Amino acid sequence: MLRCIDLAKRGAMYTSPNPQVGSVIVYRGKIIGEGFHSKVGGPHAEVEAIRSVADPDLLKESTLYVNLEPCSHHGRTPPCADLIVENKIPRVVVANEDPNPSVSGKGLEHLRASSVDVMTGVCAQEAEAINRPFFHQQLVGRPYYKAKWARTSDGFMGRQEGSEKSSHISSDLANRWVHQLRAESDAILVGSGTANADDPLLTTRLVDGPDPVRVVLDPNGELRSDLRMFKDGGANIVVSNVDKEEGNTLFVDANENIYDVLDRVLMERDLVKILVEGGAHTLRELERAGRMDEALEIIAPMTWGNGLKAPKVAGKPTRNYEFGPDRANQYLKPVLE
Ligand code: AOF
Ligand code: ZN
Repeated sequence: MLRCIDLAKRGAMYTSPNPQVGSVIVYRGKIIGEGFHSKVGGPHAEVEAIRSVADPDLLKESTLYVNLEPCSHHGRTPPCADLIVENKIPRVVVANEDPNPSVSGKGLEHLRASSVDVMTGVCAQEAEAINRPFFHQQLVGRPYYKAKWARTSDGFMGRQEGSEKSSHISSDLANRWVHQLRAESDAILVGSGTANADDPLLTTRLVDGPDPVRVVLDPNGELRSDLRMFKDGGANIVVSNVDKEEGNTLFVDANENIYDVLDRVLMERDLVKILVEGGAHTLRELERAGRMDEALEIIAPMTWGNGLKAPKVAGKPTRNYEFGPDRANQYLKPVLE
């Protein structure tokens, strides 16, 4: 199953809003087939794994491992449960059940009703960890917001306005990780204050991967029109105080509740993995609005003594990372102090 999860991760940049799924076929203790869902609309993992088996006769005595319940519905592609039954695969081992209402439990039922021996819950936690945005979107009905910020050891994430000192915090290694996180996200969200102050590109230029859509929260219509993000041809969405389209930028009126509008605009476009890159105000507001589903805090070994305070997360991290001189903490459903 861990091999399935590794295979599944290869689809990280292109499967959204679909989950990351990998599948392995084992005959008498030996892997004879492997596959993963490589892009939305493309074949599912089980299809690729079954296709990759050189001698299909062996399927009748094999076990198929897959990290998500095989589907039973006609979506963009035909049902995987049917394919498993047609190929007379006698055993299926699954990590997570599929919360998608058109599948949920029905894939497993169909297999069992066709006398397939089914086991579920194997490496369930490890599998859940790679598909949190998918589960979240299916179960809660809104995108998954992952906040990321870098801070100094003494808790600052930016310089005071007008400061001439360098505001660089994270190391090259951590920066590359952030670009990888961006490439695996559908959109990057920032507040208009950050966009105006930093004039950021928010691209994935340090890694090989797609550039996500840039989303700016600008309820008061303060965003400068001369920013670089409007000139490089990439797509932007600005949740603002008007409805209009200009070049590659869609402006959406935030109306009364900016977060409800944000959720809706993103979901309508299948943008479910959202990386929130600040600033401090946006991060705090996001948490207050109950939208901070995960936080990644990068901590660099430097002290500034003063500056703009970074958010402080209560409690213990769920995971730690190291990037050269920097550390990073992951918090699930963080509560800010
Ligand atoms: C699987 N194996 O590899 C994936 C599954 O539109 P479709 O046909 O691609 O179906 C998308 C849904 O199928 C998705 O929401 C999820 O419930 C399931 N994804 N299922 O058996 C796979 N990617
Ligand atoms: Zn399927």
